[in-house]
Amino acid sequence: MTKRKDANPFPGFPIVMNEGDYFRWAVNVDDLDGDGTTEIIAVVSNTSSTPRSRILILKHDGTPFPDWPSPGLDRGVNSSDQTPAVADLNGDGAKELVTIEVYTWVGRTDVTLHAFGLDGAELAGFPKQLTLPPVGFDADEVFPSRHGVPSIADLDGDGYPEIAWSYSNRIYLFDHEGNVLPGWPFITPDYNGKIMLFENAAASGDVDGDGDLDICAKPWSPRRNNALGGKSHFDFLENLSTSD
Ligand SMILES: [Ca+2]
Ligand SMILES: [Ca+2]
Ligand SMILES: [Ca+2]
Ligand SMILES: [Ca+2]
Repeated sequence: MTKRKDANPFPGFPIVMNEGDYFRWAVNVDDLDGDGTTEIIAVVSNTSSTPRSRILILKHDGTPFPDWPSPGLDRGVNSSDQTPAVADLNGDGAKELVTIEVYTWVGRTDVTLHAFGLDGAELAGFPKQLTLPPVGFDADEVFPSRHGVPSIADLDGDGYPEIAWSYSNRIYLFDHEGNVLPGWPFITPDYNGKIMLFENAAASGDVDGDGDLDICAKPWSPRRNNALGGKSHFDFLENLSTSD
């Protein structure tokens, strides 16, 4: 639903979806094609469809984004997706939609990093399949953490963006080709013998005012199984990559 400031529906809205369609995540907005109007990006899911989720793009007037094939996500059971972030990963002037699918197992974490061009095709080198270390839970536990939307910015000032991604008790940083950068992930220290969990995007901004972008992350919501016993925590990582 899109509304005007006077609360009346915006022309072309509401969009009525198919029966069983639902939206788990926030939408993203961006002028993807550079025509001066904003597109709406969302992940729509349906438990009776295969794949379970697909990426939807609407023009500002509610019409479908031209020639967008709505690529699918969540090809497996118990995987997790998120609304794509938007960035020009390869510096060719065209924007990509970047999102991560995650399969969390006891012994490992399988990650699929997507970068879709505006024709719906994956950028060369993507999707990037990565097997990451386990995040420390046992077979009889329900894994307590989801993961954040990728946050994309040129953190080291080399002209190519990096992809920051918070998940469980760690923040990963990928280069623009989807490789985990040396020295990452950052792993939060345990507190009172329990892991500290991130669940929101690892946002970037110049927190300390020294001219470079830093990374911040926080949990989605405080929980009993969070290390601080239901209290919140906030982590700030100062950017040291651009220091002299
Ligand atoms: Ca546009
Ligand atoms: Ca591009
Ligand atoms: Ca960079
Ligand atoms: Ca800074």
